[in-house]
Amino acid sequence: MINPVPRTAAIHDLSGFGRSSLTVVIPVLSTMGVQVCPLPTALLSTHTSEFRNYHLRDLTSDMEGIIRHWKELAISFDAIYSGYLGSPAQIRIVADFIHDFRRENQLVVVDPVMGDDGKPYSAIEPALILGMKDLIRSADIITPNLTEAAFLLDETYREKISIPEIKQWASALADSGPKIVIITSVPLPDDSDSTSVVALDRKTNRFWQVKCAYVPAYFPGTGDIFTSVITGSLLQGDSLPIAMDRAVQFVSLAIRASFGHEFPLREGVLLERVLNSLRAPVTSSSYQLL
Ligand code: PXL
Repeated sequence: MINPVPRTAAIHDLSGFGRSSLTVVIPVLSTMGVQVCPLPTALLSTHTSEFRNYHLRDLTSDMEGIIRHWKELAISFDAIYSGYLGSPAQIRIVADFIHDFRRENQLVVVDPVMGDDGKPYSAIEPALILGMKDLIRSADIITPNLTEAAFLLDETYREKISIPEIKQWASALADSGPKIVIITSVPLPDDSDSTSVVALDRKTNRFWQVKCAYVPAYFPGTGDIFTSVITGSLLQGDSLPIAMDRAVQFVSLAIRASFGHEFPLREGVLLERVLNSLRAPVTSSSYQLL
């Protein structure tokens, strides 16, 4: 049976305040016409970036109960999409979930959320990085930022990276399993006012790049928004470079809609202001073959 609306399992935490993980994944994908079935990994008062003393309830044992029931119901997913995971035990559960719910014509997207700007997020331990290296082997698509790509490859994070080097990083990541590797926050060698996203499609062996203006502000949750738009766009039938274009344009718009205001960056981007633009057809694109 073909689902009249594409359906994804979304394996992320639910952080009440700060616009990251499920609180952005669900609205983005719903707006793009995708049914989201959350498999929550943890319940937090806020995300862990720039907040202290947050409340956290680990939901590992609840995940097992939810999965058991979904198996009994024989639910079929057009996509399986995971993000921030709290422990190696959760990574194993996600790997088993992918194994058990795998089917033809399905998109398995793993966003290996672990850090940014060369540093791991506060709760990310070395064992989790090790587990993530394993989990990406089961994915069709991975979307690390430059920091996470360095962690996955045991490379040293650098603020500048040449085009041959980033291509080599993408190839090395693709060699571990995923068909498509999309690396975000890739600086441009000669232009510090811009940033880019670089992707490798292993099937065609083509590298793609989408550039955009760099805004000097770090808003948590933008990586979750980026990968959600990629997932929604591919489920709508877009090509990889168009999906990259849409995700880059949408995140840029969300950042620009937020940057001029004075609220703390840790509250995330003003997603509610720009969500509707995801319904618009693609009218411009700027991708390049690398
Ligand atoms: O946006 C990534 C993310 C998701 N979930 C939690 C986080 C972060 C980043 O800090 O802390 C709990």
